[in-house]
Amino acid sequence: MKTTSLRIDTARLNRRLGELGKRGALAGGGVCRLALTDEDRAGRELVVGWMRELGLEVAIDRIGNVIGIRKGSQDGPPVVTGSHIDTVATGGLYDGNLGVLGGLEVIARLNEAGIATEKPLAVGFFTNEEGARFAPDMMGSGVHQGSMSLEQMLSTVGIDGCTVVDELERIGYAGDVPCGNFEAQAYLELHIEQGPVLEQEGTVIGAVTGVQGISWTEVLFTGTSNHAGTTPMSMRCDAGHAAAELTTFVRGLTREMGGAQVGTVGSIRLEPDLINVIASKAKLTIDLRNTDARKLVAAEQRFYAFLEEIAGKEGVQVEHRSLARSEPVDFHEEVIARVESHAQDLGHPVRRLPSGAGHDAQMFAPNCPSGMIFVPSAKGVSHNVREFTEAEHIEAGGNVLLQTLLELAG
Ligand code: HGY
Ligand code: MN
Ligand code: MN
Repeated sequence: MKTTSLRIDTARLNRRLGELGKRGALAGGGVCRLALTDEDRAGRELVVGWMRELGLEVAIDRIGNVIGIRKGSQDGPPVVTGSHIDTVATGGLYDGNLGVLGGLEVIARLNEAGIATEKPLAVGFFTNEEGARFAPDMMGSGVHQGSMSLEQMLSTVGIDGCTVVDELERIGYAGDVPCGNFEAQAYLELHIEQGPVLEQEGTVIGAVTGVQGISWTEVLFTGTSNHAGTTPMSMRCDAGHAAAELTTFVRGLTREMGGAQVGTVGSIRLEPDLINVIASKAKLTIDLRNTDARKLVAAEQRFYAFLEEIAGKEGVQVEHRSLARSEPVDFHEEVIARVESHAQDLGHPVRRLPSGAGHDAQMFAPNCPSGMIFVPSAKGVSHNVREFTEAEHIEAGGNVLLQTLLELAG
């Protein structure tokens, strides 16, 4: 279907991004809206209010996913768009939020233009996409699309000792709509790239080809706390040193494997965490990712082997547990090609690229034609209070979203 003349109201979309960004605003700029916190509740209330103003029929499911549906001239499964509104603790205005508010902007423009689509349209925000407070990431959309168990996710304990089910109850978003088999006609998500590729190339639109595999592991080294001054080096069982060796190993592993392999140690917590005490415990997280499924398994196997090796050398105990694991996902050619052609019709430079970050879209991909639209991140920065995307890029992404959704919904 050719591109129509309808365009989004970019000023309104930017205003709403700013409004939502006030829920959990950090003093020096940026946003902290961790999943199921009071800030998340405030953001949810604001967005649900906008959904209702737009005449959407709002449903809240048992893991707190919120889906607003706009009827079509026909019944049947909706074309779904959306993303997440939870952020990491040092987040920005755009990660996730742009996809949800971009979807609402499309609805607003269709309402104003009096356009009815054949198929219903739905805009959703999914609980705990980030996984920063409660692992795994993409929890809400994973349950929504049947790849994660509702019961298991509800009982998940977060980094602060709270459970998902208690926090859902506490913020009033433990919905009663069953989840796990929501049928979507198609799924399309607008999102910032969160990397440097589009900006470096001067490309405005990314027609996303898929998402790389993700492997999160929590490791606990248990040594012996002892006096930092009196304990001979040969007698130490230093959990802190084991953690440092592992951190260095992860960086070396990515260098040796090269290609798309990335590895991050994002959190290290020592006990008792004191200047003159050899650490008895070290709890750390490892995030390994690769676009190639077999190489990701190879990286994991080398990582697990090293755990045993360093534990033996340092004389510490080691335990580990998986916090998240998803295979690489391919999006659907029919959706990717539509994003490309509308970007071209709208006069925007476009290219195909894989996503380095995980997204809710990857949970829909096994079940329906799915895809994503990327817009540039300034300096490739994200998961950082300095996250920024130019208004003209938001406009371009929003218009490609509008045109592609119109085509998918008929
Ligand atoms: O970790 C990720 O890739 C996403 O931001 N949850
Ligand atoms: Mn995101
Ligand atoms: Mn994110």
